[in-house]
Amino acid sequence: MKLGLGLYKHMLTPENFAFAKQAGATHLIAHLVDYFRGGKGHSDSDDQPLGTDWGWGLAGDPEKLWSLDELVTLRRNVETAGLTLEAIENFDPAHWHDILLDGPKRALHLENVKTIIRRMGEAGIPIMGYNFSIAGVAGRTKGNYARGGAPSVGMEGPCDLPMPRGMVWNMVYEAHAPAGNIPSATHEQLWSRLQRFLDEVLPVAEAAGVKLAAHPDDPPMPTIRGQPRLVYQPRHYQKLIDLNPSSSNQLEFCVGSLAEMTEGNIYDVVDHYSRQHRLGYVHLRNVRDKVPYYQETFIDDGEVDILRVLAILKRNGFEGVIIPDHAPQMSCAAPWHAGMAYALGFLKAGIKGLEAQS
Ligand SMILES: [Mn+2]
Repeated sequence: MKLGLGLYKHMLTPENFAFAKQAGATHLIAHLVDYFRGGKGHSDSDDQPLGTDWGWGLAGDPEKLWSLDELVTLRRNVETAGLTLEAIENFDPAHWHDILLDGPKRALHLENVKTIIRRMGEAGIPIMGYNFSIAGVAGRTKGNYARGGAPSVGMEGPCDLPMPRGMVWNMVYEAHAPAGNIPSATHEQLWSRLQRFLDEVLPVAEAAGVKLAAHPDDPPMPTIRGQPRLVYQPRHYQKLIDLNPSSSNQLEFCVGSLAEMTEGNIYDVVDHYSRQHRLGYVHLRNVRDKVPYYQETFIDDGEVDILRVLAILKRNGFEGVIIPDHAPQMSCAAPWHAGMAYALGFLKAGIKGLEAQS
């Protein structure tokens, strides 16, 4: 098992690569979507995306896909810092919104996704993490939920405010969309959109040597903003895997989101999926309680025995990358970094302890 760190777009700097290396990480997961650009209620350099009724920020340029040059440069910069770039996390809503919405630009957006995946293969980036969701990460709150009053993320009740036109995945892709709301899709419609997407894209991903890794819904509610969710109970992940047998059909296995779900025992869930060797990479964080009322905690402090999760992953032969996902922020001059360094140190010790036993 390898230790990694996820970095948001504005954090992809030599200083943060050095920080990851210093904290014992060997791998990075990079976000290329600038979630907060032009957003209300967030600064451009926010580092704890939540989701309010106005979403995060503006999606990127629909005409400008990530270029091969950009991807290669990123990989090289990461390697210069002595790290490996394992994955890109999340498509830009500007590039694929009509795949999620089954809108008029679907065919164009499918070509966008295929182009991005081919370029990733060429650039030597092995995994694309994605979240097939109409509302995206919305409805979370921020509070002093973690030990010692540390700010972290949680949920304080359902969130079903309608979604305005021009918005998808909690970002605005069309700033001057006509007034009104996006009609609610059904769960069946959304599953069939995912099925079509996987059937069309997975052959390209396989040929490019890239794995598509699906994040479960965050937060894992049956609906958010009146829109259906796909993976809001642990068993739904099996349905996703069973849609297509391709070895590129993988999971961005978020233990935190899975632990927030109302069904299932988290250790059985980790065992069930890691046995199938379908984990692209793992988000490992701790929580207290379940949706729609839960709180993220320090990694050693929630309801999940993280060391037990690591032991199950090791026993089932998981050899991929584990990242802390989110962490509560600590009271000091560098709240995000201190929180991440704490989580990374804990995970590093857990992994070393298991290696020493074998
Ligand atoms: Mn996650």
